[in-house]
Amino acid sequence: MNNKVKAVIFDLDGVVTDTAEYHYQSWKLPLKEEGIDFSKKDNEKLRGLSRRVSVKTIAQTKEIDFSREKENEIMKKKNDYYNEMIVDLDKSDMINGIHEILLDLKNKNYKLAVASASCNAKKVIKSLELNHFFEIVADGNSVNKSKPAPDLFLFTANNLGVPAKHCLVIEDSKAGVIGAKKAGMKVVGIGPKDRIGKADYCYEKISDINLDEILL
Ligand code: B16
Ligand code: MG
Repeated sequence: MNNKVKAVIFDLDGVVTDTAEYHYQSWKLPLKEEGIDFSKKDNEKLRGLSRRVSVKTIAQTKEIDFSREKENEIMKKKNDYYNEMIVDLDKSDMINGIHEILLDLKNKNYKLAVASASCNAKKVIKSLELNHFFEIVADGNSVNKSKPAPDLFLFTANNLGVPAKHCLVIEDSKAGVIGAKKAGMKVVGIGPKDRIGKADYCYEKISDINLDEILL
């Protein structure tokens, strides 16, 4: 079977830029206003999950019932804080090694795309000055069912015009690895094995990626 890689699909938060701390801080503030303590460990559970699924996951973890209105209120506050925190984001906020990977892949004529659960993805890519690399930035508005569903990855592949079996995904979240595998794609996982162990290739950090190995 010919599974030659023709396109590389990048997750955003945790792969291209490290916004995890901003996501954490911006959840922590509105939750504190509700009298809810929110730790880094709690935040880890939200990696790669959409904002709505995140607020529901928080309620479940804390054994609290949020009404739909309360969910919306917390989500809005969270996003307002997040946007304040990323206002000065620029190309110096790229994860170490990612720019070299993008340049290398572009020079080798691979099709490149972003598939992020974040509704802020397009803004973040613009701040990082990376638009010219990507044919499409699929984000939290692109599909109804976010990671771990395969929909966002399939949407991205469809827009690239590349069959799933020729797409390689780079992901830092368990939800993202599961979604990309369900889409029938090869996956490079970034982070600890207990998080991304289901990926086809696992690396601790972006700068460890061996392009010759993953493009085979
Ligand atoms: P927003 P990714 C995800 O981005 C983040 O990992 C996750 O922590 C966040 O909740 C989600 O985006 C939604 O973000 O609130 O900005 O819409 O890792 O899929 O690029
Ligand atoms: Mg991520």
